[in-house]
Amino acid sequence: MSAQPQEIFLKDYTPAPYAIIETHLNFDLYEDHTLVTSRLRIERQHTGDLVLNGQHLKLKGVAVDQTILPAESYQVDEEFLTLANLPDQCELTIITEIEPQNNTALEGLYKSGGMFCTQCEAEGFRRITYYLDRPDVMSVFTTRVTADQSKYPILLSNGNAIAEEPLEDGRHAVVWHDPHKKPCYLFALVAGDLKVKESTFTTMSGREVALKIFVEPQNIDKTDYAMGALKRSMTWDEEVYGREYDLDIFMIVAVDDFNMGAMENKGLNIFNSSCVLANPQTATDAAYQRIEAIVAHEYFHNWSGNRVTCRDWFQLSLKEGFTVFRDACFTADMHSETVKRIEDATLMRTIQYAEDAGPLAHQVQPDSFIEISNFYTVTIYEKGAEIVSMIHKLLGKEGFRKGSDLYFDRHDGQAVTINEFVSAMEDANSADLTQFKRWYKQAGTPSVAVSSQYDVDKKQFVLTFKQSMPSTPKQTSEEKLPLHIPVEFALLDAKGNEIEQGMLELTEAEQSFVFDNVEQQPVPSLFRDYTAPVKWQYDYSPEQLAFLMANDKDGFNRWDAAQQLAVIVIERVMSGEDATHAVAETGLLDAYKALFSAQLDDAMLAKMLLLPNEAYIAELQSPVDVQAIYKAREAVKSILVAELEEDLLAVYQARTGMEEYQPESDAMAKRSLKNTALSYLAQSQNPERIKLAEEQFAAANNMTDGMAALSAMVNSQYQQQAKEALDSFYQQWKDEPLVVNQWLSVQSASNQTASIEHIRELLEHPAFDIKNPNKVRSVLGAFAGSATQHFHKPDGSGYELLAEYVAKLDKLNPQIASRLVAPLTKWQRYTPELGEKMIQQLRKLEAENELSKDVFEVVTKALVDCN
Ligand code: B3K
Ligand code: ZN
Repeated sequence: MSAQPQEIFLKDYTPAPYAIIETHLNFDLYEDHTLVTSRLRIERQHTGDLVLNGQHLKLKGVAVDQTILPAESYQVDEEFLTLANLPDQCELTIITEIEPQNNTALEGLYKSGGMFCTQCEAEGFRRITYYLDRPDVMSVFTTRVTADQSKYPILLSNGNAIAEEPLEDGRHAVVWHDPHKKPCYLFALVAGDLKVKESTFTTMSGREVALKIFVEPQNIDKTDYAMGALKRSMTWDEEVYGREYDLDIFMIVAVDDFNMGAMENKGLNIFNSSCVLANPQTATDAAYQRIEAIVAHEYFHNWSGNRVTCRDWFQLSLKEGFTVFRDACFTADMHSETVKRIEDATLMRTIQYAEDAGPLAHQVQPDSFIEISNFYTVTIYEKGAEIVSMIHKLLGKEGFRKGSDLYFDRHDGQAVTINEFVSAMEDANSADLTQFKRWYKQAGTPSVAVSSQYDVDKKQFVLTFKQSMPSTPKQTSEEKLPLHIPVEFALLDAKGNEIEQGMLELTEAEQSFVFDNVEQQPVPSLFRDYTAPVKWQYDYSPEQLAFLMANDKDGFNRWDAAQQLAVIVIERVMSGEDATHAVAETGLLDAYKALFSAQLDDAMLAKMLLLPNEAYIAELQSPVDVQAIYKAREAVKSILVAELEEDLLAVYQARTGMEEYQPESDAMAKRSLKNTALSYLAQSQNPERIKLAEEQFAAANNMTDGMAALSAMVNSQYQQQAKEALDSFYQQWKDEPLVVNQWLSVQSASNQTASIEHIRELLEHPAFDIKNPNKVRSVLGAFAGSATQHFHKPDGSGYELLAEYVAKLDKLNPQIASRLVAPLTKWQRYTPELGEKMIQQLRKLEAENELSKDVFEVVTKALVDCN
């Protein structure tokens, strides 16, 4: 960065001076450069000069109504092309030259392997041509692409192909026209030698849509599942939201080098290959589930994001929060509602609460940012989705549907704000969400302390809720006002019957609810189904938690009670109590034993058997003592393994046997329980048990079982077996990049294998490529996220390794670099010795020359509170 990066504020929003009515683009793709000719029909809307965004562009010429402008009549610098005194209506032609082959940031037009592809959200289009690169400028795009016919037989862009022609010198051209106005962040272009999997979908009004998934030839056998997922998504959006697809063709393209999961470009979604390609041999159940969810998410954006888009990037959660909520409901409908809720709550309680508790905490609708790419966060996405979910709970299913219908009808074709979404929900239901909207503007995780009183004589039970919010950057605790918090609850009698159930609505800092005619002291079940994204606390005894674990009708709270009980035990062990004693005395062991005969479905039992993860336990500690958490959790785990070995073995054996792999709910649930049991059994002191993993590894006919067995070995004390298995696995799969990524991450995430030395070896391994974000995530992301005992080594060498790679990556791909720094920013949460080591690395990064805006923002914000 030459100058200090500028902060951009929501309050400074002003509409653009011109509308771009039509956008005509011509791309001439060559190996050493690409020529982009842009012809814009523009019309004045407001006063002011036309200031177009542009970065890393070579400007070749500008013309107005076909007359070439002399260089002195415009201004061009590293970020803008400024044109003064333009007519109110005119045709503006701009020619730029770019170098996609050298674009390692993977933003704008770039090359991935042998193909050209684009990523324009949020601000990548400005790396293609000078434009009003902002989501409220919506235009009708026509795109002509020319390229060498033999290298790039497939040329794609948004909308429908309207013309094709052969050209001289072995080149050819294809013209695409998208009839829907869209902001340029939804623009896409792909050129390559691709194979296509085709199918069709008939919409509810009877239109036939061509569905096409384009992949590199060797991957054509990995497209079936995504195609099925796409059709299920299309049907679901018609049934649940009444939304139909609006073009005659819907395309997905898989690319290997991609900064995130996928992108919802109009009619031409581009996917990270890891989020679309699967067959039973190469993909795990987890990958299948991710593919289904992401295909759905991107498809749902066609309405929540594309037809109705964001006015500015401060409104990002308008499309992302709503769309995550939509894909979560879809997944819940396709599989288990409770399991999906458990997974989402876990993500919130680990990653999102941690973000809220660190220096990068931000509002779901932020007031300012330096680099918008830094705001594609769990707060904007997942907390945003939880807010939508609370609206759903407050208005009910039908009320919510009325609201979404009104929102889509009222704002179709517009770029709007979060406020307009909430207004549609209010107007369709005559509801008042004024106080509720504070959720969008107050950062941080609310705490709710719940207490109760039972009066035997009056037969009265009183629940009292006290809510508060922590201070976050630029917002003190005192200035935050009480939130409107829904609480689904029940009061259970000694037999587990519900004496009362329903929804409470908290609106005040402190509030009591009185229940009469309560014959005996009940056990409250609170925040059922994870009603609200808060940290709540009620002083349950271990007996009460074991009771809820066994009796609560709310599946989510049964699981949550198990988590809370396990946390009590782990915390007792952390403060010095003998683990065997704590496990027995709290009833945890009996409660776990009872699970095996509790008639739970397999997916649910698998979830119930998992101890709270380290990140979740860490969220509850201050300061976080990484070593102590790990040790205590391991101690509790080994007691459970020893005591439950027979039950686990029975569960395991009842579910082994050769069946043909099916990526379907029941079969996945069965595998998930079997492999959870295996992961425990591999920790047994009985050397017979590791053989189960070895046998499963050798016999597996699918990647789910193969990977689970490999992971069980890698995470066990049997490192010789693990090493042999890793070697043979690599030999078998070295030509399948997505499998190699799993091989990298299973070692990088494990406290058994992820020593700094080994991570360095992996970073030097031929399978690693620093330019490929999936590889970076597989090694460094997995290491910093999971291998807690190595990443947080007291000598700081884990932090040093991470920072070294952040600095390297920042020169290549700032978005990936910036994501990788996140673990270091949480320094305040850890014991002072570790915190100090993190700060050292942040300071080193801060001193780097030419830091990107992305890393600059994260590092400077992380260092604000430290002198
Ligand atoms: N909208 C894209 C994310 C773009 C991220 C840009 N840095 C994918 C999604 O949320 O569907
Ligand atoms: Zn999205």
